Amino acid sequence: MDDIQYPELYDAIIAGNAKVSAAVTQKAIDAGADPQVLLNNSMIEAMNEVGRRFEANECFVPELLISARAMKAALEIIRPLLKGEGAEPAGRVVIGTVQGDLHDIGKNLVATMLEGGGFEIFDIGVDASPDKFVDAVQKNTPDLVALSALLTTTLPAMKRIVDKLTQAGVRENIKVIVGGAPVTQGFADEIGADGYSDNAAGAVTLARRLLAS
Ligand code: B1M
Repeated sequence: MDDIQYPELYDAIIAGNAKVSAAVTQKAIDAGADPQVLLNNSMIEAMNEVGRRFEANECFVPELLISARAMKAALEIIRPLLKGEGAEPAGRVVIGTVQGDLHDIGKNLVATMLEGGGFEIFDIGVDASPDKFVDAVQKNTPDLVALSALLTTTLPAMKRIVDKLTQAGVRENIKVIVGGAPVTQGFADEIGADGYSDNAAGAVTLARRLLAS
């Protein structure tokens, strides 16, 4: 809590107050705040605290939902600023949250940061089946496929997607990157992904490195 630079924003997200989280974020931006600091030192910290409370049975799914809504309201304000300007197109990316998983805040952040890094994004949403990934790859011919998962129980879906891309004959033309709280480098290696990042900014560096190689 000592590192929280915008306690009003942090508290508004934890309380699930979307109106206040949006207003406080706008006020901070107008006053010259760095959007990355708002994101890393208040917004993500607030969601981590909500997750901790959920784990400790101090709050329940409805609270998670309203906190997520308040997080999204604040994110909408900083999103255009995270995107940056004038970046050269760096590649095409199909991104989605894997089948069985409805968490999309982290996936949306990764998509926004990649877009800001000059990548063209095809976002296929949440709960995306292996077939949906294959269809999106065949339709959009990306350079990279990005998979997000937040649940331990949906990790196997990542492997099913990688396997399905191979079966469909499109795997060798693309790089696959994976991320999300339960994902590790070891897991990424095990399922045959090309790369792993534990955060959204790192996903951009990783994507650039993989496409340059
Ligand atoms: Co849920 N949930 N949730 N949840 N939820 C977690 C993930 C959990 C850790 C909470 C807890 O117990 N502490 C836990 C998972 C435990 C586990 O499996 N290990 C959990 C659970 C159990 C559940 C349900 C099963 C609860 C229930 O119904 N009993 C249920 C499952 C629903 C489903 O998906 N089928 C559920 C539901 C929900 C809500 C719908 C209510 C809501 C999601 C709303 C939404 O996304 N639209 C929700 C929320 C909000 C959370 C927590 C509190 C916050 C997630 C979040 O948005 N974090 C979460 C606890 C936590 O994470 N501390 C929790 C902020 C976000 C910026 O971080 O998504 O980690 P994150 O993304 C990061 C990195 O992971 C990384 O970059 C991002 C930015 O740095 N990253 C990538 C993500 N994807 C990447 C891809 C990349 C690279 C990096 O490359 C491709």
